[in-house]
Amino acid sequence: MGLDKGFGSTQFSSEMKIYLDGKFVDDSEAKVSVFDHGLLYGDGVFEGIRLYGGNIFRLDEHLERLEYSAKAILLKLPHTRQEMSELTCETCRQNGLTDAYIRLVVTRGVGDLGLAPWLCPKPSMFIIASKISLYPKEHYDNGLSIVTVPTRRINPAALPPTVKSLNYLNNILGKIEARQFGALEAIMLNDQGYIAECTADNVFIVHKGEIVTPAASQGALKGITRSSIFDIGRELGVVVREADMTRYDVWCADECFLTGSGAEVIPVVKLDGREIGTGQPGPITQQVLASFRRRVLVEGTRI
Ligand code: PXG
Repeated sequence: MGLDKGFGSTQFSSEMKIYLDGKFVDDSEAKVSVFDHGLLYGDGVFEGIRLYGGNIFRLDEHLERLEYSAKAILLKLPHTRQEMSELTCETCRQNGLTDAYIRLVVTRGVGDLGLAPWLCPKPSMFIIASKISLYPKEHYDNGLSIVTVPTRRINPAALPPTVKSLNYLNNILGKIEARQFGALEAIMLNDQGYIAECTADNVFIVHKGEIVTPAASQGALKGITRSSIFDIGRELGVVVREADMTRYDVWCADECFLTGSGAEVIPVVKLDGREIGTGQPGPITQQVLASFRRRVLVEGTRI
């Protein structure tokens, strides 16, 4: 199945320029301190963004989510939206990229060994733009088999999953369990047993001609790809709505698909060994995927 080739592995080119705190530096020079609280405590926020044919997909929405994530953890971003937008485009240009995966990270910065974020005077920001390898093509054609993992999604009262923070251990535990069960992605339930999302993707089902996804309040990230599905639904004349979902809803769904900046839109044909619908990528999923692929080439910020 090629578990190591799943999305998440990036191919590093030899001469990569990284934006780091005011300068573009070679990747070999792009280093952060061992006292950075992003490293010591996962204290920071990030975005994973895509560049398609020279257009950055929904950059403004990504930067808005970054601002909200930062606000939620009382982290003052070192740049305005406009400045971050320009720096993101410039990172792509510096690397001569037209198609890329962009990782924008803001950490709490250097402090002492205590937790106290107020003792970290200067946040650190870096931007990496690199190539991405997606899920193998066969999974877009034939659909993914995914599992439900025992690790529950973190409770929003403990740490809201709407904050895209550097604390990804909950998702990483889910990802490890997915792999142990031979799957590339996994559904995570919240502590009430409702479906929250996958480890790095949002989840949708199609039932009786409607597209349904859990609300963010059930423990999901408000995915940028997820939000584009609502626009695609309007284009296709298909209702897209949020609802509480259990595994029962997936068992009885006609179709299922996942969305994420890395995965884009990917069909799911099996959950925990059970076939979903016909066991093949469904017609609405295929229309959504086709529409998404059209949109990424025309929507977006020209770098
Ligand atoms: N849920 C979680 C927990 C995520 O981390 C999504 C949903 C989808 O959101 P977007 O905005 O991308 O549609 C994500 C996104 C990686 C990687 O390197 C992870 C994400 C995106 C890109 C790369 O594992 N997660």
